[in-house]
Formats: sequence, C-alpha cells, structure tokens
Amino acid sequence: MLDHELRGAQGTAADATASAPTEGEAYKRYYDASVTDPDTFWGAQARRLTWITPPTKVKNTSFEKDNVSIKWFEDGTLNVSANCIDRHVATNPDRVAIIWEPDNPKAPARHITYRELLEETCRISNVLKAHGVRKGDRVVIYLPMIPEAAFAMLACARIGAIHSVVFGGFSPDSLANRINDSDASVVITADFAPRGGKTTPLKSNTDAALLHCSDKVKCMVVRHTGGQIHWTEGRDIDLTEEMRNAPSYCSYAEMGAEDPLFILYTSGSTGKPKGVVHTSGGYLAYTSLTHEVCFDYQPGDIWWCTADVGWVTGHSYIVYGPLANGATVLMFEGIPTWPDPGRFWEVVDKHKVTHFHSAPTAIRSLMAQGTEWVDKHDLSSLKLLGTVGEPINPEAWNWYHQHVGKGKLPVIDAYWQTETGGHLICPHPKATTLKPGSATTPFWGIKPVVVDASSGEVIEDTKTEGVLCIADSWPGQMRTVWGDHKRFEDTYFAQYPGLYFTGDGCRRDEDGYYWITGRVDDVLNVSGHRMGTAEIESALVAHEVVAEAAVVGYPHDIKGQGIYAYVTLMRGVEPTEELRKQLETWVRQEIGPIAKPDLIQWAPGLPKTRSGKIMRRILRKIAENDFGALGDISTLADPGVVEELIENRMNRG
Ligand code: 6R9
Repeated sequence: MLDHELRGAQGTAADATASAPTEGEAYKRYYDASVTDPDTFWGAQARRLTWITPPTKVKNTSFEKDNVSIKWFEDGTLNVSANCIDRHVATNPDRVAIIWEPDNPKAPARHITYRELLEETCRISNVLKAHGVRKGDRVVIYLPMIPEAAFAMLACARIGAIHSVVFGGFSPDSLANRINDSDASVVITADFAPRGGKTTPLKSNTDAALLHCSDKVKCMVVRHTGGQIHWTEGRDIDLTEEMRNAPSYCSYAEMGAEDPLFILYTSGSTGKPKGVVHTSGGYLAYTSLTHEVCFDYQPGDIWWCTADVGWVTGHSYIVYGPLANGATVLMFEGIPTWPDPGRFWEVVDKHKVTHFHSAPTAIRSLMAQGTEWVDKHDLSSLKLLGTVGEPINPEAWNWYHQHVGKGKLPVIDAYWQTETGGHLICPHPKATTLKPGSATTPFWGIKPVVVDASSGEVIEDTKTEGVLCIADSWPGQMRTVWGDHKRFEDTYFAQYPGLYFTGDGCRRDEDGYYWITGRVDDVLNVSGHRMGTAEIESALVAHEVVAEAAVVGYPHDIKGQGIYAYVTLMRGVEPTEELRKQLETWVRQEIGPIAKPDLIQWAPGLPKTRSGKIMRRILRKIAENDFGALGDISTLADPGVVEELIENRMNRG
C-alpha cells in the first residue's frame, strides 16, 4: 500500500448521520440549519467520506449568469473507489457488496464480497493501465446489468479515468456520438446482453459504432454469454482473459474533490445530448448521504434499485451511494415481466430484499397484470419502497403501497435529475407524513423555489403553481457540460437569473408539499427515460422519404408518456402501413428501442407560425385527443392544416 492509503481513515458514512434527527420537528429544524448555514452543515457531512487530505474549504459556488461556477470541498483529496471499497474491506471484507441476479431465473446468482469487489475492480484498473489509460482519460462503458459494469466504473474511478456509461439499449449511432463527444480512448463492452429472454448483440453494435470513431479507440470485451463475436486484431482486447492474468491489487490515485468522476449523457430540449459532468467529493458525499437518510438504510439491509446503470439512478443509487455506505446491493439483469410478471417479487423473496426502489412505469405495467402475481409472494423481508423517474399517479402509488407494501411500508417518492446527482425533493420515511403522488418536501440543503414562468418572479405564497427552480447549490450538483460550459450556463441558469432551472413544472400545496407536474420544455419522459423531441425528429428526417417531422408526447397508461410523431413525406411518396413500420424500425436503429414512436401520423402539412416555427402546443393537444381547446391559432400561416390533422389523428382513446 502507498503511504497515503494508510492515512485519512477518519470517516465512516454513519459517523456524520449518527445523530440525524428523524422526528418530524427535529428533522425540519435540521433542514432549516442546512439551508441557513450550508458551510457548517456540509462541512460536517464531508466527514462521512474518507479523505486523503480532508478539505478545509466547503462551499464556493456562484449561480450568477455568465459566471456559473460550482465547487465543493475544493482543497480536499480522496479516491472514490477507495471510499466505496477499501474502507469496507478494512472492516468487513466478507460482507456481500453485490448480489447479482441473472436474467435467466434458472441460472445461479452471484454473491460478491467487498474483498472480491476490490480484487475484480483492481484487475480492471490494471488492464486499463496496461493499455495506456491515465488519469483524466475517458472510458466508455457499454455493458449489460452485470457486476462487471460496477467493477468497470469503480476501476476508472480508482485510476482517475472518467467513465461515461452508455445504456445497453442505445444504438451504434448513439454510442458512436458519445464516444466521439467525450473523445474516449477505450470502450468496454460485452459479447451479448441477455434481457427478458432476448439478447442484444453489444459487441457487434460496438463494432458498428467504431466505424465512425477514431481508429485509436480500443475495445475491451467481457465474455458474458460466451457467444460468437467478430474480432478485430490489434483493436479488441479480451477483458475477461486479461483480468484473469492481471494483478489483484492496484493502488488508487489521489484525486481532487473537483476532479471529474464521470460524464453521463442526457437529453435536453435542443440539440444533441449533453455530457453532464459530475465530480468526486461533493457527488459522493451527496449520494452517500441521500441513500442512507432518505431510504433509512441500516447495516445488513439488502438494497435493490431496479434501474439500469446506464441511467443516473444506477450511478447514484446502485453503485456510488450504496457502496460508499458499505451496503449490500442487488443487481438485476432482467425485466419485471419475464418469464412472468411475478419475477420482481420472486427475486425479493429469494434474496430477502429489504429495500425495493423502482419506477412508476414498472409499477403501472405490473399493476396492469393483476394482483395475483404479487399477492402470492411473501415479501415479508421488505421494509421500504421507493419510486423515481417520473410523477407517480396516486392509483399506482396506492397499488404499490397496498399490494407490495401490504398496506404498511412507506413509499419514498424521490424527485431529482441526472443534473442534480441525487435527490432534490423526497420524504423521510420516519419524519414525513406521506401524500400519494407528491415527492413531498426538499431534502437537507435544497432550497426549491416556484417561479412564475411569464414574469420570472419567485412566488412567495405557499400554495401556488409554476416552474421549479433551486435557489442555491448543493454538493451533488453537476459542474458543467462536457466541453461546453456556455451550454451549461445557457441551459440551466439563463432563463431565471440566479436560479438553477429544473425544466419541470410543479404545484406547491398548503402544507408546502411539492407535486411535480412534468417537463415544461420539449423533453419527453417515456417509461422514465428522458428523450429530447429534437433527437427523435432529427432521426426521422434523416430518413430519405421524410421531409419534415414533429414529435410530441401524449399520456400513455403504462409508459407515462408515449411518443407521437407527425411525419411529412417527400413529395410523391405513398404513405403505407409498411412505411410506417419502416420508420419505426429506422428510429429504433438510429437511437435505440426506447425511442420508437408509438404513433406515427402522416401530416401533409404542419401547423407553423408565419416565421416558420412549428406550433407544438397545437400538435400536443391533437396528440392528447384534446383538440376542443386549441387556444389561439390566429398566428398560423395556414390554419387549414389543423383540421386535417384533427381529422386523421391517431389517438382517439
Ligand atoms: C432521476 C432521473 C429527470 C426528470 C425530471 C422529472 C422526472 C424524476 C421524478 C420525476 C416526478 C419524481 N422525474 N423523478 N418527476 N416525480 N419522483 O429520473 O433523472 O433521467 O435525468 O430525469 O424525470 O421530469 O426532470 P433523469
């Protein structure tokens, strides 16, 4: 071990929250203290981490337009991987870190202890180093939900490389864009990704992506299914084989608190996806704290978050937060409805899961299958339920509480975003009275404000409605957009000067509870996956028969929002059912299966203003089958197109 690895064993996650108040009033007072004196509050919270050099500075942030700068704990140094692994190996080497449940219910589960987590992570770190990856280099991770995904993330963190995880459901094009935007030198993938009884050919997707990338990019392959794959000599590296031969220890790098930990691409209202950058110290302190407090996580609990590591929820609440807390994390490769709709509950019983965290879309899809699938399972190990990703409708909340929680368990509705690193608004299981459908009240350190969208004024009344902004920084906040700080400032801080703009609308009730009403910009939330309408439109118009396309969301029973595309074909092209299918497949290939339009309407013309702007408000109304109240259409260049679109609308339900 290096000298600095022996120093600084000053923190354990529980230290900082040992005396955290969980009674209603005390919890509230603690919140007040956190927002009135953030330096003291977060200075104390920093001690939940093990620092190489403990920070003396706490908060140094500015939301000022054109001068946005966010730094937390800036003079501290640490290593995130050491915080998630080594300090637990020192105290509890044989504790299980990851329980892996494979897609196939008949295949054996894996139990990986903290000691094994250290070894596997170190082996990947050593392979990365042997192939020239250094501090600050970017590594793209395109893997199924297998433990190697967590090992690879932590292996990057260990040597100071910046990872960028790409969801396994994304297409070769989306993967190539992310490799190129982050200028990555390595992509780590697997041969195949089994999921719900089907398999995605990740390696051949990567081969296709790499045709559009620099030929310096290396491809490391995890042999997961062992299936046949194409091999490019000189570029492809058998990671499974090289891990076997690599040393099982690798020292960790001393990183500044503000050194980037990862980039994660997310959709915005315009342009290509943005590389959201999170850094080391503040992000880890924040995810570790929120995981422990909001979910009341206790040592020995078995934590299961059903998200994919390709999304931020997987980063913060499968990997970093829980492992920083020394938790036992269940990682599931499959889907809720395969081989049957009882799979989640079977897994809960099999592994005695205590904390189950999922998404409204999953809950709604299981609700639609009837209660017998859940009622026949014991589920007595469960202590708490969570939901995240989109607003949960009270029916789904109640079903979850009643049938999964047997009418007893708290449902923690956690509202946050890729950009925020961790929870912004969510209840405390012991201190907050829950209201089905509301994410309730802000977490410690978070100052939400409701703004009148037209005047830009902050509304002081408790009971109100408007757009949701946050008035001050918190340690888990994103620091910049990769390679484009101006875009960061313009997207989040220009609209309402001095405030962070979430892009969400909300209502605040008489008790000060927040009810998120969904995105106010052109961002869709389909089954909890964020997508910009612009991305889907540009995929559609890239097809040779498409002249123009406009995409909007509409209410969908299971997915929350469905994708509704209006497509204008090139002159002379016949609209047919076959063409509709072709366009669906096209979008799947361009972006990935999650972006496939649910409904495509042929639109001989689109409603436009005289300046040529598509009037999405009108298209949204038609897609919602709510065309009685179209509002003012007098600015339209050709009001006639609206009637035609209504007449041939696709959603008549
Ligand atoms: C964590 C995550 C962020 C957007 C966000 C909002 C919606 C997430 C929610 C919620 C209501 C909740 N959202 N959680 N809406 N209640 N509990 O999902 O990140 O993929 O970046 O999506 O999701 O609209 O702005 P991300």
